[in-house]
Amino acid sequence: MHPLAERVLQGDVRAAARVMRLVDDRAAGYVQILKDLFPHTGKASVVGITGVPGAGKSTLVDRLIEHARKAGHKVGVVAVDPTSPFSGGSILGDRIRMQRHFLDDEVFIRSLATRGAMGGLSRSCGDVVRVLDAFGCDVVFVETVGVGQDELEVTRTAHTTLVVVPPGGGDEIQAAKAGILEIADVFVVNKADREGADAQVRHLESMIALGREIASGRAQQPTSHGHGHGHVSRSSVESLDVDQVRLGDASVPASDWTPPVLKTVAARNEGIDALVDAIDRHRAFLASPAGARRRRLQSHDQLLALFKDVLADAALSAVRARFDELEPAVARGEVDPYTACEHLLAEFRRR
Ligand SMILES: Nc1nc2c(ncn2[C@@H]2O[C@H](COP(=O)(O)OP(=O)(O)O)[C@@H](O)[C@H]2O)c(=O)[nH]1
Ligand SMILES: [Mg+2]
Repeated sequence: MHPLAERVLQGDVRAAARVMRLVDDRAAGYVQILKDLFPHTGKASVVGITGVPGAGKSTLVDRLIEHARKAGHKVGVVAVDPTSPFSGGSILGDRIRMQRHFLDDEVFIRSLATRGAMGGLSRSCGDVVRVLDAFGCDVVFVETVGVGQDELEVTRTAHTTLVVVPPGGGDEIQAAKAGILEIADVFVVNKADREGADAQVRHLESMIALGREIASGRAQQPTSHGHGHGHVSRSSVESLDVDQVRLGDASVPASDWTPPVLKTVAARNEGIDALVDAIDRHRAFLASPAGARRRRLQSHDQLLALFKDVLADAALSAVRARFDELEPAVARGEVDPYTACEHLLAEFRRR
Protein backbone atom coordinates (compact mmCIF):
# COMPACT_ATOMS: atom_id res chain seq x y z
CA MET A 1 0.00 0.00 0.00
CA HIS A 2 1.10 3.54 -0.75
CA PRO A 3 2.48 5.05 2.48
CA LEU A 4 0.20 8.09 2.11
CA ALA A 5 -2.86 5.88 1.78
CA GLU A 6 -1.86 4.08 4.92
CA ARG A 7 -1.56 7.35 6.80
CA VAL A 8 -4.96 8.52 5.54
CA LEU A 9 -6.51 5.32 6.86
CA GLN A 10 -4.90 6.01 10.22
CA GLY A 11 -6.65 9.37 10.26
CA ASP A 12 -3.58 11.50 9.59
CA VAL A 13 -4.91 14.96 8.69
CA ARG A 14 -1.78 16.12 6.91
CA ALA A 15 -1.70 12.99 4.77
CA ALA A 16 -5.37 13.47 3.88
CA ALA A 17 -4.77 17.08 2.87
CA ARG A 18 -1.76 16.04 0.82
CA VAL A 19 -3.67 13.26 -0.95
CA MET A 20 -6.53 15.61 -1.77
CA ARG A 21 -4.06 18.00 -3.35
CA LEU A 22 -2.52 15.17 -5.37
CA VAL A 23 -6.00 14.12 -6.50
CA ASP A 24 -6.82 17.70 -7.42
CA ASP A 25 -3.66 18.06 -9.47
CA ARG A 26 -3.89 14.52 -10.79
CA ALA A 27 -0.28 14.24 -9.80
CA ALA A 28 1.70 11.12 -10.61
CA GLY A 29 0.63 8.14 -8.54
CA TYR A 30 -2.69 9.54 -7.37
CA VAL A 31 -4.70 6.75 -8.96
CA GLN A 32 -2.75 4.15 -7.01
CA ILE A 33 -3.58 5.93 -3.77
CA LEU A 34 -7.27 6.01 -4.71
CA LYS A 35 -7.13 2.30 -5.47
CA ASP A 36 -5.57 1.62 -2.10
CA LEU A 37 -8.21 3.69 -0.34
CA PHE A 38 -11.20 2.38 -2.23
CA PRO A 39 -11.78 -0.82 -0.20
CA HIS A 40 -12.00 1.40 2.88
CA THR A 41 -14.72 3.65 1.51
CA GLY A 42 -18.50 3.39 1.54
CA LYS A 43 -18.98 4.14 5.21
CA ALA A 44 -19.57 7.87 5.05
CA SER A 45 -22.99 9.31 4.46
CA VAL A 46 -22.58 11.80 1.62
CA VAL A 47 -25.00 14.72 1.45
CA GLY A 48 -24.99 17.10 -1.52
CA ILE A 49 -26.30 20.64 -1.07
CA THR A 50 -27.08 22.65 -4.15
CA GLY A 51 -29.17 25.67 -5.11
CA VAL A 52 -28.87 29.23 -6.35
CA PRO A 53 -26.24 31.55 -4.83
CA GLY A 54 -27.52 33.21 -1.68
CA ALA A 55 -30.12 30.55 -0.92
CA GLY A 56 -28.35 29.86 2.35
CA LYS A 57 -26.50 26.66 1.51
CA SER A 58 -23.36 27.45 3.48
CA THR A 59 -25.35 28.61 6.48
CA LEU A 60 -27.32 25.39 6.30
CA VAL A 61 -24.17 23.30 6.00
CA ASP A 62 -22.82 25.08 9.05
CA ARG A 63 -25.93 24.01 10.98
CA LEU A 64 -25.72 20.48 9.68
CA ILE A 65 -22.07 20.29 10.73
CA GLU A 66 -23.07 21.47 14.18
CA HIS A 67 -25.76 18.82 14.35
CA ALA A 68 -23.41 16.06 13.21
CA ARG A 69 -20.72 17.13 15.67
CA LYS A 70 -23.22 16.97 18.53
CA ALA A 71 -23.94 13.40 17.48
CA GLY A 72 -20.21 12.75 17.73
CA HIS A 73 -19.62 12.37 14.01
CA LYS A 74 -16.44 13.19 12.20
CA VAL A 75 -17.36 15.55 9.39
CA GLY A 76 -15.98 16.30 5.93
CA VAL A 77 -17.03 19.26 3.82
CA VAL A 78 -16.30 19.77 0.14
CA ALA A 79 -17.14 23.24 -1.09
CA VAL A 80 -17.27 23.48 -4.84
CA ASP A 81 -17.12 26.97 -6.21
CA PRO A 82 -17.45 27.27 -9.95
CA THR A 83 -17.23 31.05 -9.84
CA SER A 84 -13.69 31.10 -8.62
CA PRO A 85 -10.72 30.05 -10.73
CA PHE A 86 -8.70 29.58 -7.58
CA SER A 87 -9.34 27.35 -4.69
CA GLY A 88 -9.90 29.48 -1.64
CA GLY A 89 -10.76 32.60 -3.62
CA SER A 90 -14.43 33.46 -3.42
CA ILE A 91 -14.91 30.53 -1.14
CA LEU A 92 -13.69 32.89 1.55
CA GLY A 93 -17.27 33.79 2.40
CA ASP A 94 -17.98 30.17 3.10
CA ARG A 95 -14.88 29.88 5.19
CA ILE A 96 -16.00 32.71 7.37
CA ARG A 97 -19.45 31.25 7.68
CA MET A 98 -18.11 27.87 8.70
CA GLN A 99 -15.20 29.40 10.53
CA ARG A 100 -16.02 28.17 13.97
CA HIS A 101 -15.67 24.66 12.63
CA PHE A 102 -12.20 25.34 11.28
CA LEU A 103 -10.81 25.01 14.74
CA ASP A 104 -12.54 21.69 15.24
CA ASP A 105 -10.16 18.95 14.15
CA GLU A 106 -13.04 16.54 13.65
CA VAL A 107 -14.28 18.80 10.85
CA PHE A 108 -12.31 18.71 7.65
CA ILE A 109 -13.15 21.38 5.07
CA ARG A 110 -11.84 21.26 1.55
CA SER A 111 -12.64 23.68 -1.23
CA LEU A 112 -12.41 22.86 -4.90
CA ALA A 113 -12.49 25.29 -7.76
CA THR A 114 -13.79 24.56 -11.20
CA ARG A 115 -11.23 23.34 -13.65
CA GLY A 116 -11.02 23.64 -17.36
CA ALA A 117 -13.46 22.32 -19.89
CA MET A 118 -12.25 18.77 -19.49
CA GLY A 119 -14.44 18.20 -16.49
CA GLY A 120 -11.55 18.04 -14.07
CA LEU A 121 -13.62 19.23 -11.20
CA SER A 122 -16.27 16.61 -11.67
CA ARG A 123 -13.81 13.85 -11.30
CA SER A 124 -11.95 15.42 -8.39
CA CYS A 125 -15.13 15.95 -6.43
CA GLY A 126 -16.01 12.28 -6.27
CA ASP A 127 -12.41 11.35 -5.56
CA VAL A 128 -12.03 13.90 -2.78
CA VAL A 129 -15.23 12.61 -1.17
CA ARG A 130 -13.76 9.11 -1.25
CA VAL A 131 -10.58 10.31 0.43
CA LEU A 132 -12.64 11.90 3.21
CA ASP A 133 -14.62 8.70 3.51
CA ALA A 134 -11.47 6.58 3.84
CA PHE A 135 -10.06 9.16 6.24
CA GLY A 136 -12.91 8.22 8.57
CA CYS A 137 -15.50 10.94 8.10
CA ASP A 138 -18.93 9.67 9.11
CA VAL A 139 -20.65 12.29 7.04
CA VAL A 140 -19.47 14.39 4.10
CA PHE A 141 -21.30 17.50 2.92
CA VAL A 142 -20.73 18.68 -0.63
CA GLU A 143 -21.86 22.23 -1.40
CA THR A 144 -22.21 23.38 -5.01
CA VAL A 145 -23.89 26.25 -6.79
CA GLY A 146 -26.51 26.01 -9.49
CA VAL A 147 -27.65 23.20 -11.73
CA GLY A 148 -24.80 22.59 -14.11
CA GLN A 149 -22.41 19.80 -14.82
CA ASP A 150 -20.95 20.02 -11.32
CA GLU A 151 -24.33 19.40 -9.75
CA LEU A 152 -24.81 16.30 -11.82
CA GLU A 153 -21.53 15.11 -10.43
CA VAL A 154 -22.77 15.86 -6.94
CA THR A 155 -25.83 13.69 -7.50
CA ARG A 156 -23.53 10.99 -8.74
CA THR A 157 -21.40 11.33 -5.64
CA ALA A 158 -23.95 12.07 -2.93
CA HIS A 159 -26.33 9.60 -1.35
CA THR A 160 -28.79 12.37 -0.66
CA THR A 161 -29.04 15.63 -2.57
CA LEU A 162 -30.64 18.66 -0.92
CA VAL A 163 -31.86 21.42 -3.18
CA VAL A 164 -32.06 24.70 -1.31
CA VAL A 165 -34.57 27.21 -2.62
CA PRO A 166 -35.29 30.65 -1.16
CA PRO A 167 -38.83 32.03 -1.06
CA GLY A 168 -39.96 34.16 -3.95
CA GLY A 169 -40.01 33.46 -7.63
CA GLY A 170 -37.25 35.26 -9.41
CA ASP A 171 -36.77 34.16 -13.01
CA GLU A 172 -33.51 32.56 -12.05
CA ILE A 173 -35.22 30.29 -9.55
CA GLN A 174 -38.06 29.48 -11.91
CA ALA A 175 -35.59 28.50 -14.57
CA ALA A 176 -33.58 26.40 -12.16
CA LYS A 177 -36.63 24.51 -10.94
CA ALA A 178 -37.04 22.27 -13.95
CA GLY A 179 -33.52 21.01 -13.60
CA ILE A 180 -33.56 20.62 -9.83
CA LEU A 181 -36.70 18.54 -9.87
CA GLU A 182 -34.64 15.76 -11.34
CA ILE A 183 -31.83 15.86 -8.85
CA ALA A 184 -33.52 16.70 -5.53
CA ASP A 185 -33.99 14.03 -2.88
CA VAL A 186 -35.07 16.67 -0.39
CA PHE A 187 -36.20 20.23 -1.07
CA VAL A 188 -35.31 22.85 1.50
CA VAL A 189 -37.13 26.16 1.39
CA ASN A 190 -34.65 28.14 3.45
CA LYS A 191 -35.15 31.72 4.68
CA ALA A 192 -38.60 30.63 5.75
CA ASP A 193 -38.63 33.77 7.91
CA ARG A 194 -39.21 35.67 4.70
CA GLU A 195 -42.44 36.24 2.86
CA GLY A 196 -43.47 33.68 0.29
CA ALA A 197 -42.04 30.58 1.93
CA ASP A 198 -45.35 28.75 2.14
CA ALA A 199 -46.18 29.62 -1.43
CA GLN A 200 -42.81 28.27 -2.47
CA VAL A 201 -43.47 25.02 -0.58
CA ARG A 202 -46.85 24.63 -2.28
CA HIS A 203 -45.36 25.39 -5.66
CA LEU A 204 -42.61 22.81 -5.26
CA GLU A 205 -45.07 20.22 -3.97
CA SER A 206 -47.32 20.66 -6.95
CA MET A 207 -44.35 20.40 -9.30
CA ILE A 208 -43.30 17.17 -7.62
CA ALA A 209 -46.83 15.78 -7.83
CA LEU A 210 -47.02 16.70 -11.49
CA GLY A 211 -43.66 15.10 -12.15
CA ARG A 212 -44.82 11.88 -10.51
CA GLU A 213 -48.05 11.85 -12.48
CA ILE A 214 -46.13 12.13 -15.70
CA ALA A 215 -43.73 9.41 -14.59
CA SER A 216 -46.48 7.02 -13.54
CA GLY A 217 -48.48 7.74 -16.70
CA ARG A 218 -45.42 6.74 -18.63
CA ALA A 219 -45.00 3.71 -16.42
CA GLN A 220 -48.58 2.57 -16.90
CA GLN A 221 -48.57 2.45 -20.66
CA PRO A 222 -46.72 -0.82 -21.16
CA THR A 223 -48.80 -2.58 -18.51
CA SER A 224 -52.13 -0.86 -19.17
CA HIS A 225 -53.80 -4.15 -20.04
CA GLY A 226 -53.00 -5.31 -16.52
CA HIS A 227 -53.99 -3.79 -13.23
CA GLY A 228 -52.42 -1.37 -10.83
CA HIS A 229 -50.88 2.02 -10.78
CA GLY A 230 -47.62 1.37 -12.48
CA HIS A 231 -46.23 -0.40 -9.43
CA VAL A 232 -44.60 -3.68 -10.11
CA SER A 233 -43.53 -6.38 -7.73
CA ARG A 234 -40.09 -6.25 -6.23
CA SER A 235 -38.60 -9.10 -8.17
CA SER A 236 -39.46 -7.54 -11.50
CA VAL A 237 -38.12 -4.23 -10.26
CA GLU A 238 -34.83 -5.82 -9.41
CA SER A 239 -34.54 -7.61 -12.70
CA LEU A 240 -34.88 -4.35 -14.59
CA ASP A 241 -32.06 -3.29 -16.76
CA VAL A 242 -30.34 -0.17 -15.55
CA ASP A 243 -30.71 1.55 -18.88
CA GLN A 244 -34.40 0.87 -19.02
CA VAL A 245 -34.83 2.73 -15.80
CA ARG A 246 -32.79 5.61 -17.04
CA LEU A 247 -34.62 5.95 -20.30
CA GLY A 248 -37.92 6.13 -18.50
CA ASP A 249 -39.50 3.53 -20.75
CA ALA A 250 -39.49 0.91 -18.05
CA SER A 251 -42.73 -0.34 -16.61
CA VAL A 252 -42.03 1.10 -13.17
CA PRO A 253 -41.50 4.58 -11.86
CA ALA A 254 -37.81 5.33 -11.65
CA SER A 255 -38.11 5.99 -7.94
CA ASP A 256 -40.41 5.21 -5.06
CA TRP A 257 -39.11 8.15 -3.12
CA THR A 258 -41.08 11.38 -3.13
CA PRO A 259 -38.87 14.32 -2.21
CA PRO A 260 -40.21 16.03 0.90
CA VAL A 261 -40.32 19.83 0.94
CA LEU A 262 -39.10 21.29 4.23
CA LYS A 263 -38.86 24.79 5.58
CA THR A 264 -35.78 26.02 7.43
CA VAL A 265 -34.40 29.21 8.85
CA ALA A 266 -30.74 28.31 8.78
CA ALA A 267 -29.77 31.69 10.19
CA ARG A 268 -31.73 30.91 13.36
CA ASN A 269 -31.13 27.15 13.43
CA GLU A 270 -34.81 26.38 12.81
CA GLY A 271 -36.03 23.27 11.05
CA ILE A 272 -32.65 21.55 11.18
CA ASP A 273 -33.80 18.53 13.21
CA ALA A 274 -36.57 17.82 10.70
CA LEU A 275 -34.07 18.18 7.88
CA VAL A 276 -31.68 15.72 9.48
CA ASP A 277 -34.65 13.36 9.92
CA ALA A 278 -35.46 13.60 6.23
CA ILE A 279 -31.84 12.88 5.32
CA ASP A 280 -31.90 9.83 7.60
CA ARG A 281 -35.18 8.63 6.06
CA HIS A 282 -33.69 8.94 2.63
CA ARG A 283 -30.71 6.88 3.75
CA ALA A 284 -33.11 4.20 4.96
CA PHE A 285 -34.89 4.32 1.61
CA LEU A 286 -31.59 3.73 -0.15
CA ALA A 287 -31.14 0.57 1.89
CA SER A 288 -34.52 -0.73 0.64
CA PRO A 289 -35.00 -2.70 -2.63
CA ALA A 290 -36.17 0.39 -4.51
CA GLY A 291 -33.16 2.22 -3.13
CA ALA A 292 -30.88 -0.58 -4.23
CA ARG A 293 -31.96 0.09 -7.78
CA ARG A 294 -31.10 3.70 -7.39
CA ARG A 295 -27.68 2.85 -5.91
CA ARG A 296 -27.09 0.59 -8.85
CA LEU A 297 -27.92 3.43 -11.24
CA GLN A 298 -25.56 5.68 -9.38
CA SER A 299 -22.71 3.24 -9.58
CA HIS A 300 -23.41 2.77 -13.28
CA ASP A 301 -23.28 6.54 -13.79
CA GLN A 302 -20.09 6.87 -11.79
CA LEU A 303 -18.30 4.20 -13.74
CA LEU A 304 -19.50 5.59 -17.03
CA ALA A 305 -18.42 9.11 -16.11
CA LEU A 306 -15.02 7.91 -14.95
CA PHE A 307 -14.50 5.86 -18.07
CA LYS A 308 -15.49 8.77 -20.33
CA ASP A 309 -13.06 10.93 -18.47
CA VAL A 310 -10.22 8.46 -18.70
CA LEU A 311 -11.01 7.79 -22.33
CA ALA A 312 -11.08 11.49 -23.20
CA ASP A 313 -7.69 11.97 -21.53
CA ALA A 314 -6.19 8.99 -23.28
CA ALA A 315 -7.68 9.86 -26.65
CA LEU A 316 -6.67 13.47 -26.49
CA SER A 317 -3.11 12.74 -25.54
CA ALA A 318 -2.90 10.15 -28.31
CA VAL A 319 -4.03 12.59 -31.01
CA ARG A 320 -2.78 15.82 -29.46
CA ALA A 321 -0.57 16.77 -32.41
CA ARG A 322 -3.40 16.28 -34.89
CA PHE A 323 -5.77 18.18 -32.60
CA ASP A 324 -3.37 21.12 -32.47
CA GLU A 325 -3.16 21.02 -36.24
CA LEU A 326 -6.91 20.86 -36.84
CA GLU A 327 -8.02 23.29 -34.18
CA PRO A 328 -6.73 26.45 -35.90
CA ALA A 329 -8.16 25.22 -39.20
CA VAL A 330 -11.58 24.91 -37.58
CA ALA A 331 -11.17 28.36 -36.04
CA ARG A 332 -10.38 29.80 -39.47
CA GLY A 333 -13.46 28.09 -40.92
CA GLU A 334 -11.43 25.91 -43.29
CA VAL A 335 -12.62 22.68 -41.73
CA ASP A 336 -15.96 22.10 -40.03
CA PRO A 337 -15.84 20.67 -36.50
CA TYR A 338 -17.68 17.47 -37.49
CA THR A 339 -15.12 16.61 -40.09
CA ALA A 340 -12.35 17.54 -37.68
CA CYS A 341 -13.76 15.11 -35.11
CA GLU A 342 -13.97 12.37 -37.71
CA HIS A 343 -10.31 12.93 -38.53
CA LEU A 344 -9.40 12.82 -34.85
CA LEU A 345 -11.37 9.65 -34.23
CA ALA A 346 -9.84 7.98 -37.28
CA GLU A 347 -6.40 8.98 -36.06
CA PHE A 348 -7.15 7.61 -32.59
CA ARG A 349 -8.39 4.32 -34.03
CA ARG A 350 -5.24 3.91 -36.09
CA ARG A 351 -3.16 3.98 -32.90
N1 LIG B 1 -33.26 35.83 6.53
C1 LIG B 1 -32.49 34.77 6.43
N2 LIG B 1 -31.24 34.89 5.95
C2 LIG B 1 -30.49 33.78 5.85
C3 LIG B 1 -30.96 32.50 6.22
N3 LIG B 1 -30.00 31.60 5.97
C4 LIG B 1 -28.95 32.27 5.48
N4 LIG B 1 -29.24 33.58 5.39
C5 LIG B 1 -28.37 34.66 4.90
O1 LIG B 1 -28.32 34.60 3.47
C6 LIG B 1 -27.05 35.01 3.00
C7 LIG B 1 -26.48 33.97 2.07
O2 LIG B 1 -26.21 32.79 2.81
P1 LIG B 1 -25.18 31.69 2.34
O3 LIG B 1 -25.26 30.61 3.32
O4 LIG B 1 -23.83 32.27 2.06
O5 LIG B 1 -25.82 31.26 0.95
P2 LIG B 1 -25.20 30.33 -0.22
O6 LIG B 1 -24.69 31.24 -1.27
O7 LIG B 1 -26.37 29.54 -0.71
O8 LIG B 1 -24.14 29.47 0.40
C8 LIG B 1 -26.19 35.25 4.24
O9 LIG B 1 -26.17 36.61 4.49
C9 LIG B 1 -26.92 34.50 5.32
O10 LIG B 1 -26.71 35.04 6.58
C10 LIG B 1 -32.29 32.42 6.75
O11 LIG B 1 -32.80 31.33 7.09
N5 LIG B 1 -33.01 33.56 6.83
MG1 LIG C 1 -22.10 29.08 -0.12
